[in-house]
Amino acid sequence: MADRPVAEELLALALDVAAEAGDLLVRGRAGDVAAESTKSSPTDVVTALDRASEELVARRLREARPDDGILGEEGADAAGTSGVRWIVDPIDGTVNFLYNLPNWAVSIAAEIDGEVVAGVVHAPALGRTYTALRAGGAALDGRPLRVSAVDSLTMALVATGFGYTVERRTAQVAVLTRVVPRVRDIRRMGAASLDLCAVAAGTLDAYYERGLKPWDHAAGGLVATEAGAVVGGLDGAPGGEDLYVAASPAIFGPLVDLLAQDPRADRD
Ligand code: LIP
Repeated sequence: MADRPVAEELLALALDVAAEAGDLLVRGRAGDVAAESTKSSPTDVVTALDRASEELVARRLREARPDDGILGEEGADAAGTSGVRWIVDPIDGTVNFLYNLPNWAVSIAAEIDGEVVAGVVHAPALGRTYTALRAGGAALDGRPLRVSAVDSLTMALVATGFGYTVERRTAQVAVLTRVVPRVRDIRRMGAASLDLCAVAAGTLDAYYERGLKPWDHAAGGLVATEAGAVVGGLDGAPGGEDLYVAASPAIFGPLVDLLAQDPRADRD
């Protein structure tokens, strides 16, 4: 277990840096934004502001804690020697940001010896900042968060997301056709970190997605867990790239059992 004073210091730094990156992005979003390059497919875009945000976050974290490691979506990658590693998504919800939709966030998590102990999901266009400390709870703008009390999958509002390749999306739609008839409804909002924070806030009852990277879920996963969500994959696996599920406790098992009915839920 990390020393809370260190974890609280890491949270304070993450909040400060996420706010500065958020200001940069809000200013940049006021102008023209265009895709600068693509990654896994023509729709998997990177903007100059993704890179500018990650450069700012990495620089400020290095200035404050030069011995820490960092892993960022746009290429920041340093091992560090302190035992602390930062996991950064400089814009989670890049397509939303590109289209000037407000559902995007700067996501910064701090690990100590491989355990995420502090997380910030800062969504300036929504005017919301989610935070969490390991064993210290989760909050939205300082107000404590708690998952919903839903007790039946048929009454659950469930979010999901899709990858960027035709093959992956085809498989994900097949899985989705099993889920839609068995839940209240589905939402696809385009930013994993904010989907996880919505589970924490009880504005979603569950979220699942295949293909998430560590930077997509590191901070939001801690927010969800600290708000009482159960997080994991199929067959007792931890949540990860194969499949990430976060849900209010009573429906986690039924949702995972439903997803497990399709072999494509956590593999190609
Ligand atoms: C996004 C995730 C989202 C997923 C998108 C994309 P990005 O992250 O937050 O859940 O469905 O395909 O991966 O690329 O905007 O940082």
